Amino acid sequence: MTKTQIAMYEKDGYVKVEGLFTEKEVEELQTEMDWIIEEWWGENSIGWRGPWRAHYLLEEERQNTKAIFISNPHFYSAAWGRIIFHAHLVGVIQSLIGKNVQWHHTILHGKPPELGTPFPMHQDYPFYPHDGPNFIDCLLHLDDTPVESGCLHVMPGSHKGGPLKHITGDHTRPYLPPDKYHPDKIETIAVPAKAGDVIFFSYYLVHWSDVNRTEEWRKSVRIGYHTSQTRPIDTPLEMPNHKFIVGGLKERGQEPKLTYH
Ligand SMILES: O=C(O)CCC(=O)C(=O)O
Repeated sequence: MTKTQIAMYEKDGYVKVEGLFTEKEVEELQTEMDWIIEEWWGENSIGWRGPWRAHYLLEEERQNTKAIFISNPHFYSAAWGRIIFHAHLVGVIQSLIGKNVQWHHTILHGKPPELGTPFPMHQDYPFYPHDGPNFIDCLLHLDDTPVESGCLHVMPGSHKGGPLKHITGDHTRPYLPPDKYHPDKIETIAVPAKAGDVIFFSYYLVHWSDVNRTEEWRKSVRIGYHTSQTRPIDTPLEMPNHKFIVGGLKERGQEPKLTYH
């Protein structure tokens, strides 16, 4: 990571990094994800539900978008297990938040051709609230992702204000109120990418993405990491989150010491 890239992450809340993986690694990740989709995915999903759809989609499109979400691809493929610990990926995270790094999650967001689902303006924080700012999501692109295929759009600098109030509830995934936060009202920057590129962004960064209206798939995998000192909010002390440490060590915070049972 160059100083300029690190400064960009700090100022804007995101940075796109190219060339972290070899062509062979990207090919293996693509092939094995395609295999997982074929072998394991069985649901017809329209994407995140909620009233925000009325603000982002034409009426005839609202119930007809398509999406694939697969969590934990490492349950099905070793290549996706290795990527969690990938030295270049973890190295970037360490340059941005320090040496002690914990993996949090991996999830595929697949937008099929023609009407791949959009995502409304939101921060990722309300999906998995933690007690500090040092939580980074990486969007690893498996396909070339031009603007027309529904690439990520970001609101630079929006991470600086910390968590914002989202519309939440059983009827919806968290989203920001469209009367204030909507692409027609707020200027955002499109971040198109090539297969293998990774966009690193703060979980406080406001972002969204549009419909995939191309004939090609747009598959990206979000991998979340945070400093090992960062703790999930509202998790009982005796249930520390047992997730891989991928860089350095995890210090004990308020948690009780381990006992044999
Ligand atoms: O995959 C996308 O286009 C959007 C992803 C997103 O909003 C997220 O990862 O929180």
